[in-house]
Amino acid sequence: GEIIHLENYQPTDFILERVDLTFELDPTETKVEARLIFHRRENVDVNAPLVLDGDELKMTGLLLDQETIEPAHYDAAESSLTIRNLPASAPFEITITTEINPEANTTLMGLYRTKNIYCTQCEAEGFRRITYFPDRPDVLAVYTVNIIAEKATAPLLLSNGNFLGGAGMGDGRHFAAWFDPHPKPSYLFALVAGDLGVVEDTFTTMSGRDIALKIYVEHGKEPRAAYAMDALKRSMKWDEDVFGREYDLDIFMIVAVSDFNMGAMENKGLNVFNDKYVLADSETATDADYANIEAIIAHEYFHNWTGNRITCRDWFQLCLKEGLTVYRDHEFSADMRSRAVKRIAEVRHLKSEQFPEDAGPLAHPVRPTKYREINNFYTTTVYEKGSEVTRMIATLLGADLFKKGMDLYFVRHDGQAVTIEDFVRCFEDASGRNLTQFALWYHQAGTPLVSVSVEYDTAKQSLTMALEQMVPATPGQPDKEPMHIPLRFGLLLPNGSEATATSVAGGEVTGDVLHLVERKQTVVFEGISSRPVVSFNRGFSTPINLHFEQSATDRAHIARHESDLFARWQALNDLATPNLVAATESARKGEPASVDPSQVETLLAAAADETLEPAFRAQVLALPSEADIAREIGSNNDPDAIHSGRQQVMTAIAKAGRDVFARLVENMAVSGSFSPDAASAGRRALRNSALSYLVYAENQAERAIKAFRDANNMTDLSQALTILAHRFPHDVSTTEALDEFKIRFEDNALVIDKWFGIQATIPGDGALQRVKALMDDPLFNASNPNRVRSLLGTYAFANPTGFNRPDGEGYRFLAKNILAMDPKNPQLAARILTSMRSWRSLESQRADHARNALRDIAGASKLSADVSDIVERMLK
Ligand code: B3K
Ligand code: ZN
Repeated sequence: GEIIHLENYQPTDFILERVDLTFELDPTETKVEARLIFHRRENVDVNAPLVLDGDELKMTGLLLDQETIEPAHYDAAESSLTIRNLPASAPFEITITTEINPEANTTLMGLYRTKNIYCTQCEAEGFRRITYFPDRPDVLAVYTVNIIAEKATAPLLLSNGNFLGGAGMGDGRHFAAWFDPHPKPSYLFALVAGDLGVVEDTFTTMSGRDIALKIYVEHGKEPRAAYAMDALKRSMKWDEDVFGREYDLDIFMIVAVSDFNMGAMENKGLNVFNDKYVLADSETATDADYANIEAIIAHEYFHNWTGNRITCRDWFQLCLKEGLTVYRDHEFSADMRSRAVKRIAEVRHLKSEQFPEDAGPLAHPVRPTKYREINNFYTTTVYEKGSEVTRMIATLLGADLFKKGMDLYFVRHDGQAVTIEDFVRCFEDASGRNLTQFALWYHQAGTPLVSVSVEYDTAKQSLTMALEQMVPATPGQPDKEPMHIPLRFGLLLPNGSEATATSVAGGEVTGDVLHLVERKQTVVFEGISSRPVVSFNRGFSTPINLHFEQSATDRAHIARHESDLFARWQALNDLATPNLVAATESARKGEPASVDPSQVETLLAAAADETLEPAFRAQVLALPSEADIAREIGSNNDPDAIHSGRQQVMTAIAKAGRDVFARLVENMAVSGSFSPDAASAGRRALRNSALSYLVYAENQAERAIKAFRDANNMTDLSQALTILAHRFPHDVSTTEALDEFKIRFEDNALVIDKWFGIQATIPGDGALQRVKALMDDPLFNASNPNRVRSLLGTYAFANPTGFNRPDGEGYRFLAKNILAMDPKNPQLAARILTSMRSWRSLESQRADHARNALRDIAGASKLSADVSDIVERMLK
C-alpha cells in the first residue's frame, strides 16, 4: 500500500444522499444490492468521474438510474470502481450488485461468519469488502437495510437504527427492514443475523423516552450478560448526568461474538462485542474481567456521541473519537469505583504500553500526518495518550470551562465529521485561552522528559524550582518545540500540611498547576515558612518522564502525607524503582541484591495501613513490572537479570513482611456470597497479593494449593493457579491443578483462554517448549483471535524472560507464526508483532537475533500491508 498524507485531504466530488442495502444472506454466496443516491458537489468539474472503494469484490451488476451502464463508461477493479459520464448536477442512483463469501472471510473485516452467525466489522475500511462505496468517515448518509435469510438458521436479523418491519417470505426465508435516521459513515454500519439468545431491559432517558435494551449472546449464556446490562444502564445514566448526553434511537443492542479482532465496536445502535467483554459470572470471571466489561460497555456506548453523532473527518483524526472516549470511560470508571485506584491502574497501563511505543520505532503523534495501513494506528498512543491530552485540557481549563467547551463541541459539531483543530477551537472559544502551544501534544510524538531541581532559601523563605523540558527525537521528527506542560504539584511542610506561596515569579501557577511552557524555566515561590518536600505530577497530570533527584526520606514523607492518593502511590513506586534497578545490576554481575530495609518498612507500613483502602494497598504491593524496570534502565537490557533482581527484591520484602502478609491473608478474606463491587475486589486483590508474597517467603506450594482448593470465585482460583504455575512449574501439584482447571472449564472458551495465558507467562527457559506444546493442544485454535492472543500474544507481550531468550529462539518462533497467520488474519498478525517494538533496547546479542527475525519477516513474499508496515517501521 502507498502512504496516505493528511495534507492531501480533499472532500469527495460527489455527495451521497441515501443508501439502500439489500442482503440475501448465504454462508458462501451472499448477494448484496446497494442503491446509492449521489449528486455532484457544487463547482466540481462535470467530467470528474465517481470513484468508489472496493476490496476483493466480485461485482455482478451495475446500473445508473436502473439502466445498464455501458462497459466503456466504467472500470471495475478489485480495489476501486470508476464511473464516468454522470449527470452534471442532478441526483442519480447507482445500483451495485456484489457477491461475497462470508464463510471464507478469515480477516474478520467486512461480512463474516462466526459460529453460524453472520456478523460485520467495518471500521476502519471493512465496508468496501461488502460493496463498492465511498468508504471514508466524512461521507455521512441515512441508511435503509433489508436483510433476507433462511428463517430456521437465522431467526434474528439485525442492523442499525430502528426496526421497520419484517415477515416470512413463504420459501423458508424471511426478511427484516431497518432504518437509521442518523446520517453515519460506512464504518458504523453493522449487520448481524443468526440464532441467539437475548437479555432484555429498558432505560428511561432524562426526557422520559423509553429505550429497549437488548444484549444478544449464545443460547444458554444469557445469565452471564446480567452484569453487562447493569453496566450499560449505569453508562446511559452517567452520560446524561455528567455530559448531558441522551440516547437517540428507540433501541440499543449489543451482540456478543466469540471471533473478533478487537474488544468491541460502536456501530450505531448495534454494538458488536468480543464476548470476553460481555460475559461474566463469579465462577468464570475475575474482578479484572468485571472492570473491563464495565469500562468497555461504557466506552462503546459513549461513542454514540463522541464518534457517531460527531465523527472524524478522516482517519488521521482517530484520536478525536478514541482519545476523547477513553477519557470519558476513565472518568466513568473513576466515578463507579475508587478514583485514586483507577488512576493508578491507568498510569501503570500508560507507562507499560504507551511509553514504550513512544520511545521506540513505532512512535507517532497522537494525531499522525501519514499512514500506510490505518488499522495499525489503533494504538495506545491514539487511545491512551489521546485520553491524557483530553485530561490535560480539563486540567488547564478547570472543570467548568472544560464542560463549557464540551457543550460547545456537541452543539457546534453535531452531525458533522470534524478535526482535532475543530475540537481544540471549542475549548479556546469557551475559555478565551490560546491553546496553540498546548496543541503540540497532538502533533509531537515522544514522551517529554522534564528535569527539575529545587532549592530552598531559609533566609528568604523562598523556594526556587529550575525546570527544563526535552522532547526526544522520534521517527520523522528530529527537532521538537517546547510544549505547554500542566504540572500539578504540592509543597508539603514537615508537619504534613501544605504550603501556599505568597507570591510566584517566573511562570504561571493556577491553583496547584504549574504551567511549564519554556524549554528552561525558573519559578520562585515566596513566603514558604520552612523547607517543603515537593510532590510533582500529582494525579499524573501530564504524561511525562520526570527526572527529579529526591531523597528516600522525602519520598517517604510524600507517601505518608500527600492529600493526593495517586501521588502517595507514585512516591512508593519511585522508592522501589532504584532498588529494582540496582538489583538488576547486581544480578548481572552474579552478585546478590542488597535491599534497603527502611524502604521495605515504608512499603510494608503502607500495605498494613488500615486507613487506606485495600485496593490501594494492593497497588502499593504490586512492584514495578519487569517491563517497567527495563524502561527505567532504557538500553542494553538483559531480561534475565531484571527478572532475577526483581525476584530477589520480592523475596526480601516477603521475608521481612511475613507477619503483615499472614495477617492480611486472614483479615482480607471476603465472606458471604460473591459480589463484583470495587470494595470486595480490592480486598481480594490485597489478599491475593499478600498470599503471593507469603508463598515467596516460605518457598512452599502448600498455601497456594489450599487457596486453589478453597477458592469460590475465578479471581481467587486463577490467582492461586498463577502462583502455583509461576513459582512451582515442575511441581506435580501444579500439573494436577492445571489439569483439573482444564477439565472443569473445558466448555468455556473464555476460561480456557486464561488457562493458556497462565502457562504462557511462566517465566524462564522452559517457556518456549511449553508454548509450542500448548499450540498442539486440541483446545488451541489458530483461527480464534482470543485464543491466539491468550497463547502467542501473552507469551510475546507478557513473558519477558521466556520470550527474550538469549539464543533468539523466541523471536524466530514468533516470526514463523506471524508469517503463518498473516495470510488469514493480517490485523491480528500485525498486532502481535508489535510485541517486538522495544527490541532495540535489548543487549546486543538479543537485539541481533531480534533484528534477524524481523528481517526474515520483512523478506517474506506476499506480506499483508498490515505486517509489512509494522515490520518496516520497526527495522528503520
Ligand atoms: N472503534 C473500535 C476499534 C476499531 C478498530 C479497527 N481496526 C473500537 C473502539 O475503539 O471503541
Ligand atoms: Zn473507541
